[in-house]
Amino acid sequence: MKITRFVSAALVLIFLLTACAPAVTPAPVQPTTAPAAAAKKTYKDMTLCYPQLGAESDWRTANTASFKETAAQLGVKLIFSDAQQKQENQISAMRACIQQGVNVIALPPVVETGWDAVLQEAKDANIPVIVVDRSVSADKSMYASHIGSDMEIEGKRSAAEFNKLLPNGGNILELSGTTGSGAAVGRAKGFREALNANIKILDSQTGNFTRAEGKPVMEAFLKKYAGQIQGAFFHNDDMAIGAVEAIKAAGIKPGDLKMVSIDGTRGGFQLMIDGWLQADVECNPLLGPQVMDLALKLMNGETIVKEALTDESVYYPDKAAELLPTRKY
Ligand code: GYE
Repeated sequence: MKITRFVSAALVLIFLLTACAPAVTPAPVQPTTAPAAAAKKTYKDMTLCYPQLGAESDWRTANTASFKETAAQLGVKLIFSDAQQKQENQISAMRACIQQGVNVIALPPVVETGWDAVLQEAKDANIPVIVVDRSVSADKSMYASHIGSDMEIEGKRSAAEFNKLLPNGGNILELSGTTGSGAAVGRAKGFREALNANIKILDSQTGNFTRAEGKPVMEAFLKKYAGQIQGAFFHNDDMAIGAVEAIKAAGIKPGDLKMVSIDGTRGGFQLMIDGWLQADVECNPLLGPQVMDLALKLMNGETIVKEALTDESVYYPDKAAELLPTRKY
């Protein structure tokens, strides 16, 4: 009797175990793409505002092309404007972009000061601003990131070239960039910090980063300082190109004056090949891809670097002819 009960209890147990078996099969594997990832924004969702500061130089032309080409490749909608080197035009272009509700504004500021109000307006509208190329003096909390060159280092690199070119010292002239621009301020500062004490900057005038203004500034300098100068420093290649026209017209030969410029454009390379420039300090304008990458990260709520500085070097006449065909700007 006991045995029969035991057997039937055992049978019930076996039945129950078999019946329950499906309950212990492993839970189905979760799909790898979670719903949150599916909502990630892509370049095709991006409207990027680029209120370009002007078209004053070959550097700027290359910078504009970089933004337009990258946007076309990635499918980014680019709202581009040209402020003709006027801050008020850049500010109205920014306001129009805020009104339109763009995703991100990338701002290459013509000058350093005077941005607080419009940066606040962008902030209030929840539109992040990436400062591109030149810097702004506004508090860092007013913009998401700054990406561009270290202008002070470029000035220091230029000074180091003069220290080599004029080991016994001498007098030089400076053609500086747009007054109040981060590029001109930083380059002038770095240059003065690193220049040997026996090299004297006799005079400094702005040529506004253009060929058209570089030429008359140099003409006036050559009249005023005839026979007193050993060299000239240019804040960009376009001013150097304009100035060389004045230098040629004054009967000065390549190499008579030691000259160093900044940018590393094709025009600067040609000046090195022709013997006018002894060094060209690189400044890279091809910032489109990096800016759009940062803008997309911002759209997806990712944290981005506050300051991204471009890696650059110095070019010399000995390699200029070989490198010229490879130059992209
Ligand atoms: O050197 C000059 C341009 O801000 C770095 O602006 C830029 C400067 C560049 O006009 O050629």
